[in-house]
Amino acid sequence: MNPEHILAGDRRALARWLTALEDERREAQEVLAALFAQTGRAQITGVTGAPGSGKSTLVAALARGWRARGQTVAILAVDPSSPFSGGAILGDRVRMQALSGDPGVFIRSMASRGALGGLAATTADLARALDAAGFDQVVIETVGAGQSEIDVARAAQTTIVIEAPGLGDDIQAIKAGILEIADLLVVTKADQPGAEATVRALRAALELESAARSAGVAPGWAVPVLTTIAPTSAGVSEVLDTLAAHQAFLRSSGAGSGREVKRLQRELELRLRQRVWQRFALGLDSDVLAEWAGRIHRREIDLESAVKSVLASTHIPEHE
Ligand SMILES: Nc1nc2c(ncn2[C@@H]2O[C@H](COP(=O)(O)OP(=O)(O)OP(=O)(O)O)[C@@H](O)[C@H]2O)c(=O)[nH]1
Ligand SMILES: [Mg+2]
Repeated sequence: MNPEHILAGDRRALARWLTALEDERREAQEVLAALFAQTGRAQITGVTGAPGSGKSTLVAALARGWRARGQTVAILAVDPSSPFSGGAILGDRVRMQALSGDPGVFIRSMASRGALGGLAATTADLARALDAAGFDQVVIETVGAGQSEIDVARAAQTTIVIEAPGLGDDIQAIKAGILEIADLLVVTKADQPGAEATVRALRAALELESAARSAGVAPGWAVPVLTTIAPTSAGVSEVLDTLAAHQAFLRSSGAGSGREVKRLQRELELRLRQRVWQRFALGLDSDVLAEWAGRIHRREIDLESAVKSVLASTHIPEHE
């Protein structure tokens, strides 16, 4: 596992590294630590929504759009529901075939199999690895069905929640509790009956939720509701423009840094809990962790090294 090969764009080396990260192999973590200073450059977008709502089709259309704008794209399809990589991933392969001959696009499917540290932690590591490998855009596709998907989506800077037109007023995103993590809502399959009603229902739900949302989402960003017909790319360039606008908002408002430090603090805490929690009653001082998260955010240190330093400073022996 040679970081040089990964940085030089060797796709097979990258694929092997990702597999080793999924298997939580020590060498893979060491490569991530070595490349950690290279991360923080990619735009990481989460796409989440009910099964069959059109996520993969939209992601493929976004990828084509980014390629047309000269950007490279990595797609991470997380499928917690099918540990043996069932039909969905196969379907994705077919759908994304048109992209697969393009060296500027890298597609990776990921099941929850073997994710000892939890799917969210593994997803975050893989997204970071793709970021380190130099992709301009990293997209995480995940079925939106509750808390575990919310945790997965947290690896992203910008989250798109998608909703296909339904039969009536029933909004899947509300039922799944994922509306609150949306930076951007997309009604897919706008060529299907009921799309306008779905847009209206989402706008109404957003208004109702706006007070509750302010905890999780930065103030100053009004969540847009867009529509797409991804197979023909209708509406897709508006989604790309809105994603770019959200990234610009995250940068100019400082909300992006704030979110990342929070995210890193959560990850740090998770890793520390995994290592020592069951064995020791470790009182984690959240101010101290926030300081470490700040240092990681500034790329002064990587996550694993910070974990070691925190453990060393609390005089707790590390058990592997
Ligand atoms: N008419 C129409 N069909 C669409 C559109 N977008 C996607 N579809 C179809 O909807 C079906 C599901 O699309 P996917 O993109 O696989 O949905 P998904 O959310 O990725 O599905 P899972 O990953 O299995 O949860 C496919 O048959 C697509 O061709 C659209 O804009 N209009
Ligand atoms: Mg899919």
